Amino acid sequence: MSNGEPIISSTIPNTHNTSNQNLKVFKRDPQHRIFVNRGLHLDKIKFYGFDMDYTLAVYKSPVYESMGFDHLKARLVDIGYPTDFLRFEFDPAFPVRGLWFDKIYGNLLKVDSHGNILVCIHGFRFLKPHEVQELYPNKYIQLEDSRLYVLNTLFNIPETYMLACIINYFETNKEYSKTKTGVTYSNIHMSFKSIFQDARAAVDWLHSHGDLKSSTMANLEKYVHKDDRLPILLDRIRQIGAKTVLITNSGYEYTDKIMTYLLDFPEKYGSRHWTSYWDCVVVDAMKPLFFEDGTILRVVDTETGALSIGHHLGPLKSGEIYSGGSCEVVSRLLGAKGSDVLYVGDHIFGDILKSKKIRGWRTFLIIPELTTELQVWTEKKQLFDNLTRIESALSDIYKHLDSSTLERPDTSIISQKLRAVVHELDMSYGMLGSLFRSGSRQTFFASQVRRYADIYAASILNLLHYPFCYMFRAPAMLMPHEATVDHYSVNDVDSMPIVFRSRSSSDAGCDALASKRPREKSTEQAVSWP
Ligand code: U5P
Repeated sequence: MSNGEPIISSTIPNTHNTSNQNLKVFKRDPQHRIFVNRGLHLDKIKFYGFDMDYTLAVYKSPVYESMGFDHLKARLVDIGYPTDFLRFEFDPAFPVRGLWFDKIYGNLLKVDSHGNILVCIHGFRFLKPHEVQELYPNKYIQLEDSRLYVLNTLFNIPETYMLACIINYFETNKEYSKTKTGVTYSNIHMSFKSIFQDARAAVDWLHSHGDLKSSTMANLEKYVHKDDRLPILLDRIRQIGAKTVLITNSGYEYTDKIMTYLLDFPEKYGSRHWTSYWDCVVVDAMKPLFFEDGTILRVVDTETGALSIGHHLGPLKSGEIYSGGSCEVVSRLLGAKGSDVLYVGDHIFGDILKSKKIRGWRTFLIIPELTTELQVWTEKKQLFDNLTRIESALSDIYKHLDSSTLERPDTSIISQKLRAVVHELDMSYGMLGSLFRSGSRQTFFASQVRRYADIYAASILNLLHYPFCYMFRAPAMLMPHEATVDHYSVNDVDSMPIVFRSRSSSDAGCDALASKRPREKSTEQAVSWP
């Protein structure tokens, strides 16, 4: 294993970025790397908190989603939707995580970090720019609007595809008449909002009462990835004196089955109960409520699954299983304060945003799609280069024009080329493109990752490739005025603009100021999240 420092052996130009920075070449394989938004010193972490589903237990794709989709269509038929729904087949190439569903117009929206609509799809029909403009003035929508539901998690993938299938079914079936906000059959009007609510409730029902969990437990090998490095990772965390904490929304029975499967390697590591890998286990956590008021903390009777009566007041014992509680109570009983904890989860809202915003925990987001995203990023380099070339040709058209220009340059051909490359690039990921971008524009999901995940990777096992004293350092973040202006560009004093505000009177003034400012104690202090 390496000593943890990135090895800068050469530099390559960063062609598909507006930045003129050079990329370092890192020693670790990209698929093993952990990416950094904010500096994090692992040495300071005393508690490693883990979510279970899609973090420790990574469901196999597309077989797990396909099974979820089949259960979902059966449930929708059971509650009264047409039996034709049973003919729907899950298509993994269609859905991408992070889309917004507009309950009023029944559209799936791919949105950038500011709320600008990048892609709008009704059923399986991609709306044209003028149609998007008609429904959403300025092709813009705000998340505060309660009409929107963010399909944030990997559990939402079957549901995303189902919403498209249902809307496509009603839109293309002549027996149904269409309105702007729903469909009518006989005397019954079904708004897109009610269709959405039915689909959402059906998904929740599958998780809490349906056969999704029993089907999974009956065939764990088919649905859940198992890796013999997981026990090693958990043991290594405890060997360095840190504590392992499991906080899952799943119930005891399911958690027990999944964790037994994930941590049971009798031939390799002897027979060992899964709870022996954990200092604290919390099931039925009800995140994100767990990070706010939470619920009553109870002890689970592992023989019967029954919960103890009243609040458990502590202490927390390794080997016992707790149900519910709140972040505040569990942290107090463990003796953990905000920045001592690194929480590893896959849910950008329920795990990462809430634990960071409310509790100040350090956050590690698991993004299983990153493996494919990195594959396209590296394999389709030529397309990214084309994109850069076309964008630069587009700016060249305007390069020598100024306010005296009266004739509007014709950019139609080049814009058409740009759209064709963006389309080809999007298709390399799937029908709805990348999780993080459309062309050069970043998605809302990408902006949330940047904002709330201190570090992120495709798998928790990537932690095995770093020493526990590692200092994750974020790449420099450049503003557009820094990313697109070379340091040497403004050396020509005659071309300097008028300085409207000056914050130093002279060089001597700067020196005087520098002597007043205390030196930073450590680099980490300078880069850590406030
Ligand atoms: N879950 C639901 N409804 C959903 C999605 C997930 O109840 O729409 C459940 C899963 O079945 C799982 C839990 O038991 O939430 C997620 O647990 P975790 O990610 O906190 O481990």
